[in-house]
Amino acid sequence: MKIIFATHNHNKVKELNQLVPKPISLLSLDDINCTKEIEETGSTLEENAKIKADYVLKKYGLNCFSDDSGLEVDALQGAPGVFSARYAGPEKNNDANIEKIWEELGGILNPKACFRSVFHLNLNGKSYSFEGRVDGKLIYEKRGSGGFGYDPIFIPEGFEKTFAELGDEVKNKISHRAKATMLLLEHLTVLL
Ligand code: ITT
Repeated sequence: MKIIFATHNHNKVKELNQLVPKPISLLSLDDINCTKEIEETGSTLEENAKIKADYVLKKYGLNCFSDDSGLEVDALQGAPGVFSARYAGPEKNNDANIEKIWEELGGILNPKACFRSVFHLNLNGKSYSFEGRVDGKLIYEKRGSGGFGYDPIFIPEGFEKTFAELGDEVKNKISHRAKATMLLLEHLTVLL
């Protein structure tokens, strides 16, 4: 049973393909010859995930799902949110994004933040949306070399190390993406 993961990011598809039970196999947009860069024009992670999954459903009529994730900082009213990848500009520079967050926080103590990951699934005529979330706080220095994006400045609740210091093994158990992925997998079992 095939289902489309509406992304051009082959790493994401490969990673999830290792987690889904055997009879299910995930295809990327490129695998179905869809070269279009579907624009993320929504104002929430939910909307963006829906836009991408609905594009595939409408154009190809296939079971499909999509994801969107980001960092949300309380003191910045949920920013950078949908702009997480391009917060400091379209060149999607991680270091510049982090600098911008620090600048906007203006040194407030222990700023609270969370990572959220949202999936939108179109399956057999029904649609579902679900999210994974991890709460924590930001720090004003970069610590650790693992992960990506904002990981070096994010300390999840219950820990004293950043995601970048904790490394993939711990992060993949407690992260927003891990939690959302578990929910997705539960929904996909109806395909078995
Ligand atoms: P797509 O092409 O699939 O959209 P992306 O890199 O934009 O890939 P996401 O939508 O999942 O990936 O995440 C958007 C941004 O949010 C990402 O570029 C990071 O800046 C930030 N982010 C998301 N998840 C993160 C994580 O686990 N650790 C650190 N930063 C993360």
